[in-house]
Amino acid sequence: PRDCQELFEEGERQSGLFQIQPQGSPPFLVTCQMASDGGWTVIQRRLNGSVDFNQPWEAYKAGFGDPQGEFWLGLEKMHRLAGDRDSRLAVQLRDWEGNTESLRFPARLGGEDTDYSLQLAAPVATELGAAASSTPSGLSLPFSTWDQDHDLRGDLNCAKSLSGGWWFGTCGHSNLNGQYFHSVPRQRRQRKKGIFWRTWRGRYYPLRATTVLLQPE
Ligand code: MYR
Repeated sequence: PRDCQELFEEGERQSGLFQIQPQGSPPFLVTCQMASDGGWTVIQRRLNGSVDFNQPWEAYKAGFGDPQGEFWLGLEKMHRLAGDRDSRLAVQLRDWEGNTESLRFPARLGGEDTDYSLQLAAPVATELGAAASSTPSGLSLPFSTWDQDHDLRGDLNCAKSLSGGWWFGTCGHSNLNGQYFHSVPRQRRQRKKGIFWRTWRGRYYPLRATTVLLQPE
């Protein structure tokens, strides 16, 4: 199968580890999450702080972590999976009081020649709270790590002053690959390095768990 959705269409209903082979790509293992509406590939998961997400570009490109626990699938695999098609992204967030939030939006993921830019249409960028960085044609936001700074800030390296690699714009929108805190740090300077999603629990709330899923259209 070329992705989790195709496995789902073949009748697979059990979530777990599967080998897939997208078009023009060598085969690789992914975690599929089978839902009532189809098969999704898990591209990121945080749940306990057991994996160090403050990694350089090459690690974010290749992927790291534990498929049974916390991991990052890797930008190159994500791009091969998404191809040059539109994809659906799903973001699942959990706070420390048991609340959850779930977001879904269409996006594209460019290749390394675009620094794995996340491409959002203008209405989607606005809805996600990126109005200021968005243009009428939408938002194309490259990926950044501490050793490869492609964010929108000239004066600051978001990945370095926060933590982890992400599609950083002006450093304040979100960072699901931030440092894992088991409790809320007292100091703001620490807290801002955490896992956050500003338009849900705010800029300084370190989230408990996250999952990011991808489904090519
Ligand atoms: C800003 O930093 O204020 C402007 C940039 C906003 C970026 C909004 C899009 C980020 C969404 C990332 C979700 C990716 C899930 C795979």
